[in-house]
Amino acid sequence: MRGLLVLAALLLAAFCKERFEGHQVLRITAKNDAEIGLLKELSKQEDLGLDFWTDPVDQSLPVDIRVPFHSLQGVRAFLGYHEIHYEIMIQDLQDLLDKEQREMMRARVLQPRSTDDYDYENYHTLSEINSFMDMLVQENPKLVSKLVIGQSYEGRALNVLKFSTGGTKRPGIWIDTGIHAREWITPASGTWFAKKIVTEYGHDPALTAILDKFDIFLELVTNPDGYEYTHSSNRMWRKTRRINSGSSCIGVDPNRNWGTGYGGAGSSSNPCSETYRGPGAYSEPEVKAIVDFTKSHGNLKAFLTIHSYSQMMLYPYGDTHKPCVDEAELDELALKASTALESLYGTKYTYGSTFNTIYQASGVTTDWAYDEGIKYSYTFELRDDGHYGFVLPADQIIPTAQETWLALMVIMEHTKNNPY
Ligand code: BPX
Ligand code: ZN
Repeated sequence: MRGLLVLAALLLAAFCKERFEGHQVLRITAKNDAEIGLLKELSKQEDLGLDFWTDPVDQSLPVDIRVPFHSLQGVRAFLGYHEIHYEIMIQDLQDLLDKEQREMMRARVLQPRSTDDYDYENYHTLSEINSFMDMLVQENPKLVSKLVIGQSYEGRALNVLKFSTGGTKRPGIWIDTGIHAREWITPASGTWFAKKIVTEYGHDPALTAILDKFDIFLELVTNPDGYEYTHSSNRMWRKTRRINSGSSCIGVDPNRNWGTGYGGAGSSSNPCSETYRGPGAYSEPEVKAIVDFTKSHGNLKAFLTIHSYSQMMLYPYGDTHKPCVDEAELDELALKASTALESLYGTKYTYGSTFNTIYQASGVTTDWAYDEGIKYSYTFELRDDGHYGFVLPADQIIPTAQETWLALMVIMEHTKNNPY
């Protein structure tokens, strides 16, 4: 019976999934504003079906575009004609995805019976991550509990792990991963963080000191509908899975849906855009649940939201070039955190305000969190730097989690040592 079910699941997966045969990801380095302008024009040609993994802003940042097979010739001719320099970042996206699937299938034969058995070196489905959370709670009932802070658009539980060593109404540190569905390295790293916390508490003095003052809240799969969809149907899905009235396009960008700066430049009113802001601020139940939780908690002191890729640490603001009042402190702390991160494997991060470091973006998580009074608000963009992008090979999960953990520890310690 189990064999039949597995077979059915495999067949379903094989026939219902969007395929990316011959899709290439091109990395373009523009020489000047004119070339940036041409790339923006290209992005408006909807029939090309281009997927901008990073957006054209200025010369300082490369532009990574997934080009479907049917548009490759045209796009390459366009770039050649305008003498815009590009490299092939990914030769054939489907090859990479096939490899990722083979590794996941190999690992899934054995179901872990405890979090010691869990395969941290591989990517996992939503149901596997849910089982992980339940095992972790069961194994560490004094330290870990699971909160359900709401329901997704499609009705899935929004689970948050709470790490607490007691006390009443302790201040909290928030960490979320997986808010963008295709950024698989983030929930994979978050799962490793969760295990790290339970193994190090009582052994690592720094973490122990943090947990004796603060509760840590960790939402591993912040966009469960999207995440499930990346496994069942389209690995490249980013947004939520809301049905948009009056459009055949699905989903809202949960990182443009927050109230602070909602609707401004750096978000889209077009439901077909990857940065569609949604019908209103907090329209997404996945976003609203965090807002409600944060307000009812009332005492979060750090808010860390984890994305990929680009290797960056970003602090407010995204919707304005104006510095936030704590910019000097946030910048210095980002330097310390990125130095700690780099010390492990040499991974280099850049940091700064969202506006100055990537691009203008409005209605984003950290701007909202900061304006709620949570000073230590950062967005992380994990590995890599433009070789695999969203399809980071599974053998990089543990190194990525380890190095990121060092940065998180720096920020959490600073939060502990600088009460406000
Ligand atoms: C990060 C923080 C605040 C505003 C924007 C970002 C960049 C992030 C986004 O556009 O929401 C980039 C990403 O993580 O989604 C990855 N990406 O699409 O390349
Ligand atoms: Zn993201």
